[in-house]
Amino acid sequence: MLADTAEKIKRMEIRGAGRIARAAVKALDDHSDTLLTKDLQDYLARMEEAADTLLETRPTAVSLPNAVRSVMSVLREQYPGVEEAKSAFRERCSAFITASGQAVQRIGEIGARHIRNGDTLLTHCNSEAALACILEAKRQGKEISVFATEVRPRNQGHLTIRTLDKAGIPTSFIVDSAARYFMNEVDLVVVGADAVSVNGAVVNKIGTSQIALAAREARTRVMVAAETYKFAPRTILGEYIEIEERDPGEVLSPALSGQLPNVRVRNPAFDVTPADYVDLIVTEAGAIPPQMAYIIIRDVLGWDIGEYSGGFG
Ligand code: RUB
Repeated sequence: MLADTAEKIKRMEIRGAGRIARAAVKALDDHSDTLLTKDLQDYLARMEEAADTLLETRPTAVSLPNAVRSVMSVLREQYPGVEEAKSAFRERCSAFITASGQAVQRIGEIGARHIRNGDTLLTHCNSEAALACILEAKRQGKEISVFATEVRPRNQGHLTIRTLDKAGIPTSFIVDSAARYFMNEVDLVVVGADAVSVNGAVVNKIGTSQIALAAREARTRVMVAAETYKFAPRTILGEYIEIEERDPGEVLSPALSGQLPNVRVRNPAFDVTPADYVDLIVTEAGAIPPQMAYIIIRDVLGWDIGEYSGGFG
């Protein structure tokens, strides 16, 4: 069961930072139920093992370790026995899943305020949080249209255009490399995030930073929609976010690659957009300029630089 979810996350049958986080928590919750041991230490050890299996699936989406650590932290408390620990864990998992869904809804409400009637938007990849803003603006009766990119090599844009089409939003589907060509027609770029670092840099699907660069040149605003659990606390320690590089076969067929011995395919799944290229990050706790990312890490996620840096007394 748990191995099945881990495999689905690796293969991207379950994908998108928020969905990955919820699926991991659900898998841990189910796994806890299947453990028959009556020995508390044994139960805790097996849960730690399960958490590690999930953490190894995809390295970039910070929502995954944040979610796993958040639910696992309840197991650090004292329990008289396995049943009590299981019951507290179940409660924590269900609270996380509910809060995660509510966060997307709240982001939609806040993000929609930044979308004006008549706006043309551009979105890249397939982000629940970014789409929540766009769908809420439409629900409020704003007349909007969207450019949606294809998203090579995995074509997540196909998922996005289905959602936009279903909502009755006029959509232009474009190849990734056409983003700059159309940028002057765009009022607002709306994308999601896999991670946000303490300096406000946004990690999202490969190509996002090129789009942000084109947007800056065209003076088009860039809005990022990200739940607070996508902010990466460990970046306050100077840690970098690992960028996943995926199988070359996603880009070039092994048959063709085999004929080109001097060609090496590079396939990073994400890139980093510096804070300077982002106007606003919409979280469920409110909209902030990217430079305020530390406030989210400190006040919402509870990490204080003084505690962890060991500096300044
Ligand atoms: C998905 C991606 C999405 C973010 C945010 O990449 O880059 O923009 O994960 O999505 P992949 P959400 O398809 O490789 O997982 O807002 O749904 O969490």
